[in-house]
Amino acid sequence: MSLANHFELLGRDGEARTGLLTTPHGAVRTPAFMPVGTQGAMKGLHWREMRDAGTDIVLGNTYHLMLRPGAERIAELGGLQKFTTWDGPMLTDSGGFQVMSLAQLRKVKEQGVTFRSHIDGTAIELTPERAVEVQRLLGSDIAMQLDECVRLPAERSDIERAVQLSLRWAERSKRAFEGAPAANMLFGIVQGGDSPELRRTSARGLTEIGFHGYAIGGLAVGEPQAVMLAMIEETIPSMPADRPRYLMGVGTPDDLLEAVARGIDMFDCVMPTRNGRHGMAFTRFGQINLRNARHANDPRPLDEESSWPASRNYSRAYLHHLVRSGETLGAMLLSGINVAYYQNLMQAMRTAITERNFQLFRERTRGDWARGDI
Ligand code: PRF
Repeated sequence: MSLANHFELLGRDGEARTGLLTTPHGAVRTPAFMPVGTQGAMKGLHWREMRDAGTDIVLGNTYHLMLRPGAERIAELGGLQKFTTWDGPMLTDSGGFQVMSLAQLRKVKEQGVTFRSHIDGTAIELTPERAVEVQRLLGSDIAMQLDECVRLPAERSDIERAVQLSLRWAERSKRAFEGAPAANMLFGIVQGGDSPELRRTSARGLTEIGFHGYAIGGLAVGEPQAVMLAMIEETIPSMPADRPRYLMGVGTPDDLLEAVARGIDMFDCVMPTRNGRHGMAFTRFGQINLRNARHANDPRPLDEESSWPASRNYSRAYLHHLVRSGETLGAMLLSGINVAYYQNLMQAMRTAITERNFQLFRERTRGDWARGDI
């Protein structure tokens, strides 16, 4: 059965697209980047800064929040938006991927995945139905189906088994989502590893079931960037053109630029905040490691032309000092600088697509990154 479409395409340039996705908590301009607030918090930033940086939508995690503080508790407290004060759109990942990377003693069965909590060892079962229920309790605007993501490299038989299981879980997720408010959305997740054929099987199977949007999962899990981009190219023709396409857990600024060029509309990644905590800054001239001794005497800001005050107002010498001293402020400033850099990049891509000069923008941006820090 086909579902209401909350996505409006506003412009195209080659394969790149710009549009608007309407959620119960507001509109999302695409291509969109979702910073990751795994535990109901953006590491290093407060919520107003997220908005100021140009963030339309954030990502929360079923896995972490169901373990602590618990989905039922968050529901009693009025949902994630009320709980956190972030009143904008929120997408929640379904938990399957986090179980694979974090939980102990995990077992994937037809019924779902069983595991022990990485916090206190409690035995937990996450089924497609429970994943949808938890996301509903959190008050998520966009819920993701439970899927199985296989790390690469992998045997074809393992990838194929994960594709078929994820398709059966997609059907069950869709059924469990029936009765949800019509403005809420459920996305299916394409798997298929590095096999073009399995990617197509997965995308076509999901399209037949019918979702509000479609994610590409199982990439950026160990393969080279060229393989990831080739898989995007192989998958997109089998995805509905009028629905949002979301590349999960990606990536570097260069990954975003190249994936948008191939028709991706949404991304999430911990990179801007995680790298910020490790002393790295994303700038127009590439990534800068502020730990490096060459910054110790440098009075210049990271980027005097940036719209983000911390990029203009603090010297590289001061940021270097904060990072070297392990000061919390260093992590906070760099996380903010990086999220703002990502959001400015997304805005610049949206403008370039609208003005139909995306190709020129892409070449210039890559040229600036290649030239490096001055
Ligand atoms: N599935 C889910 N979440 C994810 C992924 C996936 O394959 C990835 C892979 N890059 C990141 N997050 N559910």
